[in-house]
Amino acid sequence: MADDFDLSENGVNHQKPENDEDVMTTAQGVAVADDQNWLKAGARGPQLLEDHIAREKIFHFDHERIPERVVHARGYGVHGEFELTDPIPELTRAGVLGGEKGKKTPVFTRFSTVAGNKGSPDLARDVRGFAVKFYTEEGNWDIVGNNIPVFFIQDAIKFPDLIHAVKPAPDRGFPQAQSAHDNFWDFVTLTPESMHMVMWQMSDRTIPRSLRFMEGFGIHTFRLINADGKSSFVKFHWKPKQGLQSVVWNEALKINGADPDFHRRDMWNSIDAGDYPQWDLGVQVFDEEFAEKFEFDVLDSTKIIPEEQVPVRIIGTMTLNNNVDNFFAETEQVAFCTQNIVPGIDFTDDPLLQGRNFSYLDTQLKRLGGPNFTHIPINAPRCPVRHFQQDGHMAMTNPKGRANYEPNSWGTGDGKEEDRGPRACPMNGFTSYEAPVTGPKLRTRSETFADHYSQARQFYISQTPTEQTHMANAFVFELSKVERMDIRKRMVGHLRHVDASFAQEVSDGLGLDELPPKVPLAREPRTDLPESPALSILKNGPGSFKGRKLGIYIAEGADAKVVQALQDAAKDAGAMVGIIAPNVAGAKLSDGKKLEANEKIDGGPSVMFDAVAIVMAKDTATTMAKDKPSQDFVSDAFAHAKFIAYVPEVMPLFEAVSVGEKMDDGFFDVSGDTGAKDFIEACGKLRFWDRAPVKQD
Ligand code: HDD
Repeated sequence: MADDFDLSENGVNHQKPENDEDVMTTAQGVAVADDQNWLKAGARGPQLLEDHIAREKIFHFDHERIPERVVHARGYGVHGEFELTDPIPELTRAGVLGGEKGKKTPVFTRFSTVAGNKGSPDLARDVRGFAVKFYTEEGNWDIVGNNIPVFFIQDAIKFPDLIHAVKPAPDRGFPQAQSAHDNFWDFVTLTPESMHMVMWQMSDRTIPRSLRFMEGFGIHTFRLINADGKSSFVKFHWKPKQGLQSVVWNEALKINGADPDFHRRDMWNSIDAGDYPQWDLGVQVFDEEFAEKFEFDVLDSTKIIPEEQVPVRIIGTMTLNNNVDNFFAETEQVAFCTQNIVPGIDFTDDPLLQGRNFSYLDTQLKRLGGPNFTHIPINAPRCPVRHFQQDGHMAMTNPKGRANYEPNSWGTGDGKEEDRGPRACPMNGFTSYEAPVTGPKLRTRSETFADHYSQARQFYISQTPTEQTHMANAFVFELSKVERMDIRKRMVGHLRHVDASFAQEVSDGLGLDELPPKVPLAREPRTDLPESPALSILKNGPGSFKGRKLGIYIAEGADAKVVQALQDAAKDAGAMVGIIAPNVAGAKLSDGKKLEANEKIDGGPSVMFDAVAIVMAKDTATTMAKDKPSQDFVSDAFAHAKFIAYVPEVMPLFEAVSVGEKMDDGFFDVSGDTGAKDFIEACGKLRFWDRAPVKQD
């Protein structure tokens, strides 16, 4: 707008403040008169060092970056609250889990990928971090989990090796944000304990459709301690109320190009639109007796306890309902630590957890620059904090009074109670569970950790044939990027211990002439573990199109009634709609009214939507039939097994990509404003998997 321009000085725009609150200042609070020009000796002369205003501005800019996280660098944080729906005071004295029914605790949740840097694409095949900070009345409690219930390694001493192997190779600095390379597969194939995790990693779990559609897991076995000091073992689970959903691999590759911020944009948009994602918090609780008789060691983070064996009891719900005000201040500066627990919750001797408890504090010091990172608002507890810790970089909340040590005798009878400072409280303070500890000092792995294949097999047989096919394809894709033949073969040698036909399928996919030899075994795998339906995504879908997104591709002359019926049906189902058109201004529909588009066709490919509708007049469809992005829109939606609504006028476009002759029950003719409802109802199945090729047994 013309008002925003004041070009009085040689075409430079000097905007003016509207009121006193608008006045720009330096970081020292001094009002700035000119933010366009450095102080100079003459209009065309050299710049003066004296310019403290420019100097401060550039100085700050030069220091804007802090080190990104060494892992989980790319992440997205959101505020919310946790509501306790089924308190468990008999199990824990922590108020957050054992308090009044309906008790609400504020949370901050950060989702992340593991391997990629801060700027890497969202749809990399990768494990997703799922870290929740509870600001409880008894201090901060963090569950620093993932969207997969097991991990690659059993002992924290291997973490640097695992991460070095998956991150870019040190000599060449690539590949970025992916495990499809020699170093990663070299490491895991020489580390048999990774086998269960890589089965999960090669499943659709690592290409979630949305951060809203993933489960979360605390992974380790923790302890709950009740008011009598009794301990129970516990594993934490987050179950999305939205149901589970992933994309297919070919889609993931394309989304990364079309919208590298796909996941964070999705989260931002849904919260912005008031469609708040929710997760139920579940606990699997068991005792020493169960732990003794369970097939595997409950301290081994490469194992799950199937839900069919120990049911997940839902005790509360987390609602994420508030986007951050400032990404850096909140998402980037949040410091999760596994060792942040509160009275009523305790650790076990899981050797991965114990190592993590050491590591996280270290990393915060490096990243946030000092020991006072708990003073940063996003990390500060929302309950009183009293201690004698003092000073250090960036100290913000400084203790008052004379005593900075205890015991002290200040405040006794001198009328200066505040001088005394706090005292430890044996009654309510944190006490560690008195777990008996004995044994020689050894650098060893327990023999109860030695079975690496039985649960990998259990995971595999719990998947639907469609999911099993995706897994085989994922192994073939990743191993085809591995240059060394011996590494490819070694992986197939592992898979032979998981499932013979699966190993054969991957071997065939890699074009190997014969099955490579099995790798050596420490322990014969079990083949008697039953299927666990809870491990499949497709068996646990939402059954509704709520929270999903329909893309409607329109062009000039499209039937307005049809477009309206589709929009209404999607809205009624709680879904979002994106309008795509050959031109971002939109298109004039059959009723003569213009409908604005959200995306121009080349920026809004069908991979960005859960289902698509194509509504055009015949002549425009004939024109668009020659347009490559339009062709891709249709052929990709078809290849990715999406439900497709159409009007007969768009057949020229369908025929141009040979979809016309392949139309199946996943296609819905919605002409004459009928059928939109049926279409959206079918979309609740999310994909028409009958169309996708599945291996034949
Ligand atoms: Fe870790 C970050 C999850 C093992 C060391 N980890 C980090 C984050 C998540 C996890 C979600 C990001 C937190 C955030 O959003 O800021 N890590 C896991 C899980 C593990 C695991 C589920 C296994 C069960 N991690 C693990 C080990 C070590 C670390 C064994 C070290 C011995 N992790 C770190 C770290 C990070 C981290 C280096 C980097 C940034 C941070 O901590 O704050 O300390």
